[in-house]
Amino acid sequence: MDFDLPEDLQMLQQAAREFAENELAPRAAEADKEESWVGEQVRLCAEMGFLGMAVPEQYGGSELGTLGSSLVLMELNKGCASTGTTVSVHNSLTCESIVRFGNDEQKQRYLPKLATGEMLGAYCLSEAGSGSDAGSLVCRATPDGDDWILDGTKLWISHGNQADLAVIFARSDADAGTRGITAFLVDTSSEGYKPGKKERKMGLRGSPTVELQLDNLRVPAANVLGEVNDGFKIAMALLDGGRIGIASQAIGIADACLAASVKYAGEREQFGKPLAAFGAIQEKIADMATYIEGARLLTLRAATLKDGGKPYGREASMAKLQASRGANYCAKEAVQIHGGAGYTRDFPVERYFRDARITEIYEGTTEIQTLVIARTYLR
Ligand code: COS
Repeated sequence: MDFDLPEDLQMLQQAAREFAENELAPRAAEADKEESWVGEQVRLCAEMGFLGMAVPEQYGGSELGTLGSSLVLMELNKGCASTGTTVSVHNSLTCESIVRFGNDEQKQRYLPKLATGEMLGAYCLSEAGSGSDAGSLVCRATPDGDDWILDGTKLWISHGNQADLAVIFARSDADAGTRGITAFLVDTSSEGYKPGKKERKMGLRGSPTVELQLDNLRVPAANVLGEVNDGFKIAMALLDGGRIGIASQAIGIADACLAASVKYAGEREQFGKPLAAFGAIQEKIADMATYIEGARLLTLRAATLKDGGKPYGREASMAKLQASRGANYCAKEAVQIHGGAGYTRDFPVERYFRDARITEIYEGTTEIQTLVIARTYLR
């Protein structure tokens, strides 16, 4: 078994690292403070080909595979998690929805624009009453001639007010539970697609999270993604891949926590020596690094399984579970190592601490990951 990355992936990683250091990290504090959309950062990511990572080359994508995408996402999130989340959702939940479940016409219509960033993609599953219990969603999809009419309210939609294309899951059969949900590709310029309230969030403040009203929203039958009533399985299959993206994000945030802690521990002196000379600090650094490297191995393994066409759902959940817990551990200890300074906005670790928190919540909570993992052993 060889744990070294091939040279092309090392070069990709290095390019993403330099990009994140030069273009994302310097803008991250401002976007957080002002709660301003990271649109310019996303545009720069598009120029790098990072919006087409999941798109095959024949449609103009950079086709980096899940492993390449994961490596890029780790670096982007080290610089700016708000940008990282946008790139992850766009690639793993929207582009992949069409690559994996779209027909030829849908691929030709949308993938070239998604790959270049001409279109930004969103994913609309959650509702007020259906978060973890995604299969109980109630937004309606009613057939009307050759079209469908969508009605209802979606919640927690990442950049739903900035996206050009939204994958929307709605109930097409009231009595069929998880077998009565259909996925639709919706142009957000359609009348009846109405972004509403923007959430005031603890972290990821450069990534707007909005409520979405579907108000008599007409969708042509040609925009049904996959088969009618197969939407729940599509949603779950996409989330399996999305979780590798969020694991990568968590690792990026944790990496940033470790780097900031190592720097501060080397510079800050107490009792006549740097903090790094104290065993209590060394133990924190060692635990942080070990948590990160364990999570990285799990994440790259899940990505490799997915790229190899093998089952990876459990492994993706394991990666997300470990990486998101690790990110929160690292963020807590990074603030602790910085002491009072870490509790102020003069240092980035308080932002990392707030950004890390969501990784245990979205695209399946920690509790849902444990459920998904445990049931593969217990049934
Ligand atoms: N891939 C493909 N199909 C899947 C799947 C997956 N990962 N997981 C479940 N399915 C299928 C099942 O095989 C089953 O198919 P059949 O109808 O043919 O039997 C169907 O979907 C229903 O599965 P299940 O009974 O397991 O559904 P549950 O309602 O019990 O839900 C969990 C299972 C809890 C795992 C699911 O609801 C979940 O992941 N919730 C978290 C949602 C989430 O991440 N929300 C965040 C949204 S983005 S911020």
